[in-house]
Amino acid sequence: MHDQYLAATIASPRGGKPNRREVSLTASVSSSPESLAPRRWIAHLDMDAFFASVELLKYPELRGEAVVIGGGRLQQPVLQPDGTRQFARMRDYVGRGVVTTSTYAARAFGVFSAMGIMKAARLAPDSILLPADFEAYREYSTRFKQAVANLAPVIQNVGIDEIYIDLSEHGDGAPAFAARLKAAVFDATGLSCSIGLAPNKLLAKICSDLEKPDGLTILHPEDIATRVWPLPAKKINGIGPKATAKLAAMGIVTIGELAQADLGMLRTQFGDLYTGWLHQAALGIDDRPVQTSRETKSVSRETTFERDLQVVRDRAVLSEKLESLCTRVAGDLDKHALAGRTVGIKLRFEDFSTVTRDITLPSATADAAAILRATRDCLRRVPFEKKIRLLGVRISTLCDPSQSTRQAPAQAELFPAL
Ligand code: DCP
Ligand code: MG
Repeated sequence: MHDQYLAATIASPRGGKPNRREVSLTASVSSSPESLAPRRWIAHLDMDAFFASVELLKYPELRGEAVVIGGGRLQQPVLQPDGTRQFARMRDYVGRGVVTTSTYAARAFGVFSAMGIMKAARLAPDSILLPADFEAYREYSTRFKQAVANLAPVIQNVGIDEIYIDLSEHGDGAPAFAARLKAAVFDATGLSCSIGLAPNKLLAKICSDLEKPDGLTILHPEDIATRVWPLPAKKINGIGPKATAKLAAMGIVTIGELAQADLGMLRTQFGDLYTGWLHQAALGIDDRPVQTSRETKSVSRETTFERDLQVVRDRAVLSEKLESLCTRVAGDLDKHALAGRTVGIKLRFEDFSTVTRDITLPSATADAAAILRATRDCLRRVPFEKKIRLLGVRISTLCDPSQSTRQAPAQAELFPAL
């Protein structure tokens, strides 16, 4: 069974309207040219080899070594009687785990995020394999974000190791201020980061990657043709593997080629909306504001079924859909570095009547299982007399995840198996 429609919504009070992902992609298309607007300076800050660098703080003897952080259960380092630690080596690994990240020394062997560990072990058998320690990564994430927040008020969380910062108010002083932010992050964490400083978020994100590690890349509008156009189109955040393959089939590999591509030809492959966005992105145009977490009021996902579902007969499918929605909401929270306390469900029935129910948890969560438990609690309070057309999950009363608990009360067994 396929969903007809799957919407991701990050709602914000700005403009009042929900800011649907599909809509935000087109936000830049119809607005006035950036050259007429006051000049903006947007920074994208991304920590260097983040998880691996936090591990090096714990194990300084590994500095300079090829180190791989793996997903799944892995052996912890063993403290020897002589006080040294014994680390697991990649060549001894057997299993189906994937690489979460690796140090730059390991990347030199071709070992990158998302690669199978056994495949990576063939490339770098002597490198060291460490288990992930998410608690430590979350702590360092809070620390570096706090260090930036102490100096710059307009920050948008986009993930555990990246933020956007609006530095427009610094004018010509923005590059020097960005260097100060890098120093503040290092002072607070002992970790290096890379910053891209550009007229908008799209370009800033591209730039933060250009001189990693410990980079500070400043891009002026007049540099787009020389510095951005030669890059592969997939460097644009929003051009994923599928679009990259389609573009390649049309002979378009670089951003410059995309900027010059025939719009009619692009439309046949990508439709009007995405084509409009692709074209603007290739020209380096992006008007999206840096949106602080305070402005994001709720995160929601909903799905309309291909056929209306019955609560008893289609219980397994509904259960699976509910779980998937909760996982997606948790993923969105994670991506925006948020947690929430109020979990709600929305149901639209075959006659288009809609009901919502919500529950406020004792503490904020970003955990898919905790969100799922709360949605089941909500569902107990819905009378099921008609077939279901749409199911949605929303989380609100948002806050920083450091105020949340990953652990929710174990009450799943109390709820019906929907
Ligand atoms: N991560 C992950 N799975 C992936 C990619 C990344 O779990 N497929 C985690 C590990 C990274 C962190 O997210 O340390 C940040 O991702 P980045 O893409 O920023 O990668 P790094 O910070 O490790 O390296 P870079 O220096 O290229 O930013
Ligand atoms: Mg990073």
